[in-house]
Amino acid sequence: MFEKILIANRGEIALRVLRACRELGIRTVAVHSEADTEAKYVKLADESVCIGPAPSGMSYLNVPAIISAAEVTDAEAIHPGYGFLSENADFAERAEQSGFVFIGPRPDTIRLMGDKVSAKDAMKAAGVPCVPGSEGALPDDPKEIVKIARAVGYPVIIKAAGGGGGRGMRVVHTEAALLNAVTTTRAEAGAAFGNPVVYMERYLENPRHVEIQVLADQHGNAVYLGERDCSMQRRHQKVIEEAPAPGIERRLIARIGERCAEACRKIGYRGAGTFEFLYENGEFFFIEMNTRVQVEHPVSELITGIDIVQAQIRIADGEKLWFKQRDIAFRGHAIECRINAEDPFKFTPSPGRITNWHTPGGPGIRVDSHVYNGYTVPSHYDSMIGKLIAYGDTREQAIRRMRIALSEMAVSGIKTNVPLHQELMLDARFVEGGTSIHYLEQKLADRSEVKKD
Ligand code: MV4
Repeated sequence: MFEKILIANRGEIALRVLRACRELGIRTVAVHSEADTEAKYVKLADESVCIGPAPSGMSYLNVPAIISAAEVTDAEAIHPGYGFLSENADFAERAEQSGFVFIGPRPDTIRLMGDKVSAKDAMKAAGVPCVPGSEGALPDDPKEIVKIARAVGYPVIIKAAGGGGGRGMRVVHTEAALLNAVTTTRAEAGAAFGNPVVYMERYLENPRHVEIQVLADQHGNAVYLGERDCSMQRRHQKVIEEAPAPGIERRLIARIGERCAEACRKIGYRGAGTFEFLYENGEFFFIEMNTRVQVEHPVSELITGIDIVQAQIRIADGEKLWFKQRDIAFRGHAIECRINAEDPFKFTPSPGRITNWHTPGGPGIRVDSHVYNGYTVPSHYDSMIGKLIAYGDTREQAIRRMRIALSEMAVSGIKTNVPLHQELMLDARFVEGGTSIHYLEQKLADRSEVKKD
C-alpha cells in the first residue's frame, strides 16, 4: 500500500480523504493556499505545503506547484478530490509522467468523458441507454441540422461537447428558432471551452436527475453501488441528494446499474465514477459521466456500507475488488443536505468568521465538514462548508432524523442555508418524494411571487 498520499484539494473533501488515508495507515500531505493556512486538514495532515496565493488559479489549479509539492514531500500518489483538477486529463497525465499515481481513471478515460460527444458515443456503444438525439456532433450544413431536429422531434436541446454540468446548453422549441440557437451555442462554446462542437438531444421537459455510482478495479472487475437522486437543485448546484431514489423499482435500478458496470468493464474504467441519467416516465437516459468522487458520495456509502474514498485508494494501488456485486446489499435510506455559507433566501455568499459552530449527532447522523469554532470561511472558493447526512431504516426515518439534526445545528457569525433545508424537510412534495429537477426553482419563484403581493 502507498506510504504517503498528497491531497490536491481543500475543505471538507480534503478532510474526508485525510481520514480515509489515516484508516489505511497512509501518511498525508496537505497542499493549501495562503487563505487556507489555518484549515483543519492542514493542521491534521502529517505534512503541508503552501502552493500559492488565495485565488484557486494560482494555488489549487497550479499544476507545477502541486507536482513540485509531491516531489519535495516524496508522496507516491495524488488524490484530486472533486472540482479543481479532479477531471483535468492533462493534470492526471502530468502526475503520472512525473512518477505519481493519479487516484482516478486513466488520463485517456478522463479525456473521453470530458468530451460529452465522445462520452455519449462510448456509452451508447457499451449498451447504456442515452437520450435520443444527433448521432455525434452536429454538422455545419443548416439543411442537415433541420433534418436531424425533425427526426429527433421538438423540443430539442443543443449542448456543447466541451460543456457539461449545465454549461453551454440551449433549449429549442421551434424550427424557426433552431439555426440561431445552434450558431449562438457554437460561438459561446468556442469562446468558453475552446471547442465549438455541439450536439443535439430531445429535450426532456420534467425529468429527475438520478445517477449511478460505480467502482472498477484495474483487473476488469466493476460493480455499481446503487443510485442517488439529485433532483433537488438550483442553478445546477445540488442542494439535497438521497439514496435510494424514491419510487423507482429496484429491478430497474439493478438493470441500469449492471449496464453501467458492464460499460466500465468494456472501456477499462478504473476507480470511482458516476453515470448521470435523466429519469422520466420510468426510463433512464444517460447524459454524462463524472470521473471523480462526488460531493454526495456519503449517501451511497451509508446505504452500502462501502467506503468509496478508501476504495479509490485501494484500487489505485492495484488491488482487485474485494467484493462482488452479489455481496453488496442496499439497506436503509440516506439523505444529504449541503450546508452553504450563503443567504438562505437570496443565495448571496456569506463568507466570514464563524463565531459558533455546533453540529448535531445521535443515531444515523453524519457530519462531513472541515469547519471548527472560530474558523473563517474564505471568500475565494465555493460556499459549501459541510454536509449533513441522515440515515434511517426508511426514508421517513431519515427525514425525521434530518429535521432533528437541522434543529440542533447552530452556526453564528455567517449566514447558512440551514433554514432552507428546514423548510424543504417539511415540504409536502419533498416528503412525498420524486420531485423533478425543476421543483426547487419553481418553489423559490412561487415564494418570491407571494412576497411581491
Ligand atoms: C438535459 C435536460 C433535458 N433534456 N438534457 C443540465 C446539466 C447537464 N448535466 C445536463 N442538463 C440537462 N440536460 C436533455 N436532453 C435538462 C438538463 C437540466 C438538468 C439536469 C440535471 C440536473 C439539473 C438540471 C437543471 C436544468 C436542466
